[in-house]
Amino acid sequence: MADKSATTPAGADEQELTDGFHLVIEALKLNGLTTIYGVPGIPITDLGRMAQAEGIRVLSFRHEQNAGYAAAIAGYLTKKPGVCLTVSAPGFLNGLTAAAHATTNCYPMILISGSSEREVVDLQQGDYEEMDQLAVAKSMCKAAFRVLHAADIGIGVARAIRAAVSGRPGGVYLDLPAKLFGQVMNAEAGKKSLIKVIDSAPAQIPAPDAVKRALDVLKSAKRPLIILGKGAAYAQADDAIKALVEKSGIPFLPMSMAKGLLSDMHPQCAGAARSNVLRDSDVVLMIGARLNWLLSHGKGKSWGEAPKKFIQIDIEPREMDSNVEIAAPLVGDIGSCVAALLDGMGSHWTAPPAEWTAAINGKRDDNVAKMAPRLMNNNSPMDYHGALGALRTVIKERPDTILVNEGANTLDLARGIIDIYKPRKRLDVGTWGVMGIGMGQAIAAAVETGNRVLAVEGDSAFGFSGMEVETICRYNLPICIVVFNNGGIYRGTDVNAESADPATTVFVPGARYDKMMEAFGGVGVQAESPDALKRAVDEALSSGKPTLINAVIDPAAGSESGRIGNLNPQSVLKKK
Ligand code: ADP
Ligand code: TPW
Ligand code: MG
Repeated sequence: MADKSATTPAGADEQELTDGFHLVIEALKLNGLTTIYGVPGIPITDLGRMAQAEGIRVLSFRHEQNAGYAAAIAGYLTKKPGVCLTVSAPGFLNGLTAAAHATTNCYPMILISGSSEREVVDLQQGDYEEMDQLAVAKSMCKAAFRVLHAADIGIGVARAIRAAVSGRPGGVYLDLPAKLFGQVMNAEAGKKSLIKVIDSAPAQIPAPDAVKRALDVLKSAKRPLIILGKGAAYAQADDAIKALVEKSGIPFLPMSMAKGLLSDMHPQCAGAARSNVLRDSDVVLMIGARLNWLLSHGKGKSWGEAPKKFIQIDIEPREMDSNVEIAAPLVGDIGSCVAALLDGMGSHWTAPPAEWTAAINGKRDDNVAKMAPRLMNNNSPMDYHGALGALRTVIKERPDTILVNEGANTLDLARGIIDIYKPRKRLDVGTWGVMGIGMGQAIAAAVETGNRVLAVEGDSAFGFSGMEVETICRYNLPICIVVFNNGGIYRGTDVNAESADPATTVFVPGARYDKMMEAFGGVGVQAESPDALKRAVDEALSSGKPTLINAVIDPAAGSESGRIGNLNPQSVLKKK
């Protein structure tokens, strides 16, 4: 409750009072939102202080975008909206990138921002950090709300929570103008105005005829495939999904962040035969994955000539037919849809033809065997395979570690090489392929789960959020960062022959990112061989001390844009 002597308006001495600050905090706590990621400043500095005093964990970052990425991935990991708190205009815009990212990736998140005086903003009279934030947020978020009266804070927070987590999750904006925080009201009435959101993401049961249609299509398959996406990992229906995959006997392909939902070592995992299963399958059951650019929109060369039928499980009805025809749309939440399919399969389900599964297993084993010697090289400077081979062993030995991964070559090669054994243990750039998620995701992963975190970062990727190493040291989080230092974006070898300026893709050669961590009291290590890298990571994960390992990678080892160089437009005038 607010200090009565400080806030009591004339004539109200006998009432117990509360104010906007406390109502926001109580509304969040009432709904189990007990962690805030943000950056303080006018008008929300005191909100952060009071929230901390009231038992909310408030993590102060060095840049709002990183706080926002932390909130977004906290939402993914917990199925509760992650909360990011920012100041007006520029702070809000920095956080908004992350709210847009959350919406794109279907992560539940609430961006709460202070804003300037409505009267001044609307007349464009030049207030401190003036901006019509609600109007800007509307086009980027799943929903956007503004609260003008203290009595509506409970409703505002409840609407934001429900909008963020129900149906297809996404980023929601909640605009709280400066004046709101100091507004005073009767404490009892304030308490009554708060809302505890009941069943914030209700189960959505698929229609029985849609289930039957899906099973009929699945039964007709000669070469079936299941694709698991990060929606399936988010849904936390791990046991039901495992049961469906195993009962069906169908090979499965995990999308990047769905790796580990079933172990990459599972006998039905077709991850190492990806191009074959996409090309040759005849029926594809999509579970929480979209047919977007990451799956070549469900058509074209990588999907082969054979006609395909798609069954798609998704909570968002409008996802169906977004890229190709969906023969059997199954709209509902993944837990309910998978349970319905399992039920409908009965006790006499026929496994897919052995010819199909044997062909995939053969291809997978061939590919794994081909890769193995490359992963064992101990070259110095390291190539990606040598360095990633070492990290692959680390994760095998410590499967509870959460892997955060960004970069181009560092991302694409790590995705293929590092096996994941448990659900939601791989976090990465997501649907946009965005650089800069690294430190925010690492911090939230450590805070939300208490697990050890290994962040495998390209040197460019790391630079987008590198200042948060101070945050990691300040909160003493068990995070080990490995910077794959190849001296640049994709490679460190480009030369600009036209002027004294360096090429656009290269950085200072021989940079020592490990010194950044030392500057704040963490452990810095320079690693020049895979063996040294493994030793340093093991030590970091055993001790739990904030650590940054500068892994020296051959500047010539990478390729342009990693695995997606084909997406670069070409100029006919490009110099050779
Ligand atoms: P990936 O990038 O791994 O392929 P996407 O982000 O493209 O995954 O797809 C995730 C999909 O999962 C989205 O279409 C989203 O609507 C859906 N989704 C998220 N949560 C659920 C849920 N609980 N039940 C059903 N579908 C969900
Ligand atoms: C917000 C474009 C894609 S990948 C990448 C950039 C700048 C960096 C690749 O270099 P890195 O990895 O990290 O050193 P490696 O191993 O290949 O050398 N801005 C944003 N997002 C993206 N995706 C880019 C730019 C990009
Ligand atoms: Mg690099």
